[in-house]
Amino acid sequence: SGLMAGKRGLILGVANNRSIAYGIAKAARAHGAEVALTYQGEALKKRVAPLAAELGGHVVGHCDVTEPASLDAVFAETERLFGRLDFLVHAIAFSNKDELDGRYVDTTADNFSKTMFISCYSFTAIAQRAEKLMTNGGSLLTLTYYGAEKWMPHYNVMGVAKAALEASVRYLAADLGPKNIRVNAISAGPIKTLAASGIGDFRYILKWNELNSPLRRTVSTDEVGDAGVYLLSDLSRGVTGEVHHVDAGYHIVG
Ligand code: 0WD
Repeated sequence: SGLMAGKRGLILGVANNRSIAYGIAKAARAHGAEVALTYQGEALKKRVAPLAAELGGHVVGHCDVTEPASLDAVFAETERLFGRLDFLVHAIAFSNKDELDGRYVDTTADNFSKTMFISCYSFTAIAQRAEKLMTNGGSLLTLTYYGAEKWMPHYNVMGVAKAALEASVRYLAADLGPKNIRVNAISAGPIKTLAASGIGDFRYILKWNELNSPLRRTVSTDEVGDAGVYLLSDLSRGVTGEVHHVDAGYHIVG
């Protein structure tokens, strides 16, 4: 369909073809959007470039959210390429692996700051830059997880960062609403990606969701992508500040 025809979007956080960001990019493309991807470092460039090519999309450079200059460069390149921006996907999170295990109470100050900065503040840093390019309104989307709402084993400081990220969705939505820029999150059920492999007992969490979610299964990146099309397209033009669960219903159970 042409649900997203004429829309130009920047998608941050594709690491490989199993990334949630890639699922969203594919779905947006399938509905007619034009997409630009970033990569984090040279090693990922080799993975991201063929995926962008496959989508008939663009690569707009290296993006490490801890390097503000790389963000500025990515937005400058996006402006050069697209002129304006209609949607943006933020699918970025990081915490030291040794703290995605064991107890939250043992979190170090250093990793607390790093996790908060990369997994929460970066969305605000990106919204600041996107606002300037969304001259015709727009839609910003980030990815969160149920560990923001409830205690989950091993999610620890990432759960605290996701709670702050969900709060920032609401504050950003209020600030940017008058410009018709909408801000929403998808709370995805567990999916086996590179980032997820860092979480302790992740296979057990997948199995638990399979056994206990209303749909008795986990979700795929394609399913998150289809929900992403709703939130990024005009279908959701009346929706902002929302955290939308794409988790086979698990959030009503656990
Ligand atoms: O079960 C899951 N996989 C869920 C993931 C359930 C619910 C939410 N999410 C969230 C994650 O927390 C994240 O916000 O979805 C988002 C995307 O994660 P993903 O698709 O699961 O994981 P992955 O394919 O690894 O992409 C995340 C990427 C990084 O990959 P690695 O694994 O190399 O860290 O985030 C990027 C990076 O490409 N990233 C950064 N990008 C720019 N600057 C940075 C950084 N400093 N750090 C990580």
